[in-house]
Amino acid sequence: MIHEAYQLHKQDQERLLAKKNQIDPSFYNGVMTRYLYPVLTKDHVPIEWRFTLDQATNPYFMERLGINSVFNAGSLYFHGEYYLMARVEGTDRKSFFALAKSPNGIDQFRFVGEPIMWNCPDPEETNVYDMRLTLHEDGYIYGLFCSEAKDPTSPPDDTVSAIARVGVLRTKDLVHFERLPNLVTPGVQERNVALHPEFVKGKYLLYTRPQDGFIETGSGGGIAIGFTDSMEKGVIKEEILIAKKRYHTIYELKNGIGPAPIKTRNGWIHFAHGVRNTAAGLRYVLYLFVTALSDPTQIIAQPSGYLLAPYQEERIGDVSNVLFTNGVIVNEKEEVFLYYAASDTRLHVATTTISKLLDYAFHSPKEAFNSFDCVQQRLTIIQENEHSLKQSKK
Ligand code: M1P
Repeated sequence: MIHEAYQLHKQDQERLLAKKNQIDPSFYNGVMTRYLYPVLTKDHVPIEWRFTLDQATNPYFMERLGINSVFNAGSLYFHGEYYLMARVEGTDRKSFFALAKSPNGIDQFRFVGEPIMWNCPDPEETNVYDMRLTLHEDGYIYGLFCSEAKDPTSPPDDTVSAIARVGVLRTKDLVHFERLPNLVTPGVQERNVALHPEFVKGKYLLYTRPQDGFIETGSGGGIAIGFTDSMEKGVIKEEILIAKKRYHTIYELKNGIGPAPIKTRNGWIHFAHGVRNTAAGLRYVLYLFVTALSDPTQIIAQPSGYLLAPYQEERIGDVSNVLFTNGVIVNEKEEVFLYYAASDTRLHVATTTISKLLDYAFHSPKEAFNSFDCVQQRLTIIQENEHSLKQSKK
């Protein structure tokens, strides 16, 4: 017999899933619109994935396999619906992938199907997370993710050291997923890897982030690109740095590519995260840059500073002061839906348009790198405004 508590919990969850989102009126930067409610949280995960329903075996209606958090989602606009490939983390710390979809991209996200499974397990792999989805012009949807394993070279009493590699899944229908061999890269450790949606000179282009350590980039240096002839046995022989970490910037300690880039008439728009260290720990913010349509190694625009940073209660979570994205959707109206996680705990959306992003990218001041030049930039704005205000009074 189904436990009587099931229907009550189900009704509560239905109310949450049906809840309309609302623009957050307290936030304004002219580029992005924020929303009051997260689009996915642990409470969105189906009850049937967490509880056993049979009253005889679960008389207290206990959550048998709990969920800790839902965050860092890849995304895809597919047959007119907004799909998220969420990182769902159990209370056992293991992450898995699950698809949720919404009719409008800002609310009513609902998990569909079951947690994603694939054909061929990697016996070394312990954890998987942060999938970037790309609908490639070869006809497949690829999901690139972090495949984490214990570092085989670490001494037996080291229960912490890990190796991050690049796992690859592909599908054509978001139902059947085929596991391909991990991408081989020169970087000792690789996380935050995304696939460019088009062939470049007949090859697959990938954005990578080589690291010396699991957390520290060391000589890794920043966001790189690499090419492979095939995704079925992907091998990148050389990584070329295109966006380096740099002293006293928002990406001083490290950075990493977000989702696959968006193609526009003026270039490829990239979202990335920048990380710096503080007395309170690492701070992750989101920034934007544009690469040339004709040459993906060339950054042609990059406004200074961050576009989005953790805001209000977003600052608090399992890993506080983190804003992280690996998913963005552009619909046929050139509306942009950026999915970002707050503090490794829940997932939000912020919206904008291609037109606004291009304006932001090409007409905002560039990074000046020192306070003196930053004051000059601000004085230029102030003087322009004084002039405009005077003109408006004439
Ligand atoms: O905890 C913040 C983020 O840390 C990692 O990002 P990076 O590799 O740039 O340090 C990732 O593990 C990510 O999942 C996480 O949100």
